[in-house]
Amino acid sequence: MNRHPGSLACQNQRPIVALAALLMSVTLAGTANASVSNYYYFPTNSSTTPTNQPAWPTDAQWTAVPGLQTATATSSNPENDYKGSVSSPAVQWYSNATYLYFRTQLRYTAQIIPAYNTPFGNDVFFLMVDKASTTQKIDYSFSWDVQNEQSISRHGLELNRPIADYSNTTVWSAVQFDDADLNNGQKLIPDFDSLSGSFVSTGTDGYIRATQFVTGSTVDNTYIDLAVSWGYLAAATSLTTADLSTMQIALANIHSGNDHTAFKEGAITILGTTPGSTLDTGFSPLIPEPTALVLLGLAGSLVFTRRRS
Ligand SMILES: [Ca+2]
Ligand SMILES: [Ca+2]
Ligand SMILES: [Ca+2]
Repeated sequence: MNRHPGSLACQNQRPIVALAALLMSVTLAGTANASVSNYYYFPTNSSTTPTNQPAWPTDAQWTAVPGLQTATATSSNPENDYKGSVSSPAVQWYSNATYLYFRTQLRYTAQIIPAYNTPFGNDVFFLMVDKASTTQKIDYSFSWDVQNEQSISRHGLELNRPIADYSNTTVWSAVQFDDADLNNGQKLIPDFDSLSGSFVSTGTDGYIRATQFVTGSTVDNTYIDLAVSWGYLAAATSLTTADLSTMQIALANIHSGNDHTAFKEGAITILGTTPGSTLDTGFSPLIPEPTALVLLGLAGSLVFTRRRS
């Protein structure tokens, strides 16, 4: 069929032209004013893209952590305050064959200045992992120990272990961490980028990136993105991709502290709970509980059966 290309447009030319003009203006406005700025805090400390960094997830690849998606925390410091909604989750994750990724959204709406201590200064951010098959409630923490002195060869992204055995009934204010390498001033085996014996800034074990989406002069979103390689996790922890279906995570940060500050001592912010609450509050599975999936499956079967009958 050789329909004239203009025949459809001729019938409703004015509305279509007007709609096209509107769409074009919206697209141009978005393109002209929106920008993304990244700042890399580990394993380098630079606005320059690190060597060997992984391919970060696309917007469509991130998945919300269900229990933390809309959770709130209340810090008077925007850079310490997590922020979440159904359409813009507080915590998201993604995994592929080589990296496990997390994205955390903060209520910080000023532009990050490409200097190490602005705005995160002397803060520390914890992403805590509960491996379901161990009785220890917090098996590991991937901790970003910012440290004003800019010594990423001693701090930055660190692997922490709890100083004691914790359970669901432990209160958050009892939590405190040690370095997995048992050396708080150096990066030794098995810390990030130190498995060869000493820290290397070109390592590929883990990355921390701050990402801001900016419209005009207004920052819409501030994200802290974390990537941890599965190869590193296999060498330094007992975590495997098989743990993803039952793994739980929790997030906290301390304004002006480090990865060894006791939660009861620091200006602690814990996503979705309070320091006086127990550890079973604050943790969320990456994937909805199996019971929910079974119920969904059952519901689907029932619908299928009813339609056939
Ligand atoms: Ca555990
Ligand atoms: Ca440290
Ligand atoms: Ca260390």
